[in-house]
Amino acid sequence: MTGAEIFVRALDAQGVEYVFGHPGGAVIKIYDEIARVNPRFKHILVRHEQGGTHMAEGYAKATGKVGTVLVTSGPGATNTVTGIADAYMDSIPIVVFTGQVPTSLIGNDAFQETDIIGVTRSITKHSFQVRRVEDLTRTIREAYHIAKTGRPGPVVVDLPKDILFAETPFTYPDDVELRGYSTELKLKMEQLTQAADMLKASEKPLLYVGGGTLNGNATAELAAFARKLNVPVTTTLHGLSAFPENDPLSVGMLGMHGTWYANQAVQHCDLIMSVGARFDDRVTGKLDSWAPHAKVIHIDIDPSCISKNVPVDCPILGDVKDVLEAMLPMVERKDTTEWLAQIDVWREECPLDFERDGKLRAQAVIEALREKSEGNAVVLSDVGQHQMWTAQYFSYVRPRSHITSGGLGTMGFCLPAAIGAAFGLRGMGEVDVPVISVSGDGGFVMNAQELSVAAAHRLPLKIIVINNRFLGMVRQWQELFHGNRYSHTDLSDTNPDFVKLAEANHCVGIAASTPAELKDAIDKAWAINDRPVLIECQVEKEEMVFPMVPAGASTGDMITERFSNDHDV
Ligand SMILES: Cc1ncc(C[n+]2csc(CCOP(=O)(O)OP(=O)(O)O)c2C)c(N)n1
Repeated sequence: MTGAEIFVRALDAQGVEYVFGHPGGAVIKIYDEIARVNPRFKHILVRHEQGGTHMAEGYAKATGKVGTVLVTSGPGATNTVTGIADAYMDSIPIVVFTGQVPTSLIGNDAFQETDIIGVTRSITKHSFQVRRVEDLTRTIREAYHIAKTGRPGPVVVDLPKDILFAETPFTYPDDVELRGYSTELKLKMEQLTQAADMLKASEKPLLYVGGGTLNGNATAELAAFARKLNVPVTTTLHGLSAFPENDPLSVGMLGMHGTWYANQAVQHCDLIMSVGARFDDRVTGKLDSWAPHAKVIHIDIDPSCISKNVPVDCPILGDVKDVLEAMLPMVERKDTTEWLAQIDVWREECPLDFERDGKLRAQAVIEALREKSEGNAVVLSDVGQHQMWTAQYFSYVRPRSHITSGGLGTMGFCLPAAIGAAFGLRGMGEVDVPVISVSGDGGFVMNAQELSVAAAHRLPLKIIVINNRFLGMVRQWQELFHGNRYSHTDLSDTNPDFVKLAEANHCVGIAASTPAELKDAIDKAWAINDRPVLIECQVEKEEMVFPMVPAGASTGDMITERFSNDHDV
């Protein structure tokens, strides 16, 4: 059997459902086999390879499975770099298959040759170049194993063209044996006992929950643990949806644009237990004044994360689900009445809110989406102000219902990731869960070409473009920290007509510039289930995201409104 046919059959053996790909010379033989063999997986033709990588990420985030990308050599491969870096930063399991020039030409500057392994070395969990067709199936099996196990991440598999023509019999290994790569972590009882003692001794404990809890499918264990202990829970941007935000113990998101009361809780707690979070600088701000009174317990699957940013009093190396399960019988209900009441005082003192003056504001758009979907939706955001409002105002209750680009902050992520998530839900038979993509007008155009993919597959996406005619988040920083000089952030003269852009790509396009128009548009969009609908929300131009901890500042120096710093944390 040829390498190309083996490749196609191996993906079927691996249980791959969707391949987000784009053909080219180096992989033409694989595309030929896809046409010939008619595999079980479905190939989705993307319009730009970056879009393909984000689709694979959205698919992986929505389902917990590994996303798959297939591209040609040279520019096809280099176009995936941003998506690979994004997946690396956010620990998303994807496998990216890149075409390569024939082995005899590698290093010759051959047509469409790029050393993609070299280019992506620092942004992959692992990478392979297949040099013998006999190694192909074992490499594919290992790539999926590495992407998914331990701390998940992207794996690149480079496929020289001659390997795809070479022949060998097909066998698919049942198991993976990788020397030096073991993900089985045996929990250390003394660490668990120490953590349980620290929780018992604490008067003001706080659970600080990150994306590792969702990656580790530990949301039920987290809820049981928090409720048994009766302790408040704050989440990172990636931790959103790991703990239901309608639970009285939820204090919402912490960090740069977190809630005032979550950051207050951080600054006043005497114990912080990090559950699958990594003390990112957007969470901690200035490190030496972050959580100044707290002892720190840190649960993480990745030993390199522990004590990387913040010194830890009690490290727990392990899978979040295993750790929480093991600790549940070791903890008792705490009397946190006073601590929770104090957080409620902060909650009332400075709730999340915005001006409600009848104008269409981005925050109101997110609230309207929340009301319409009643929590039953998967919501994706791009990067910028709208991303923070989407985090702040939706109120996530369903696990894996919030997906965004957090670590790399990749504008253009949202639309393709939403397409991938919609395929993922389709694969799981959850076709009734709306997928809502929320982008800014700047980021949307960065991968708008993928609209036609959504239309071609009749994905009923609800595509929201928050059009403030600015690169809003940069404008906000220019207003706050650069003397109002709006250098190259005004998009009013250059934005496309978003409704026409949608229609040109076979989607429905609707514009809304008042709350009443928005309500009508949302009702219309939710009634259409056989095509994507784009709603362009023409919102107030110079809105600000508050509260805010300025970059590098102390969490204690939170700005809560324009030109003032009236609160000390
Ligand atoms: C690919 C990329 N380029 C530049 C940036 C820097 N950046 C962060 S937010 C932002 C503005 C985003 O504007 P828009 O998409 O309109 O969203 P808004 O902030 O207005 O909601 C920019 C340029 C980025 N994050 N990603």
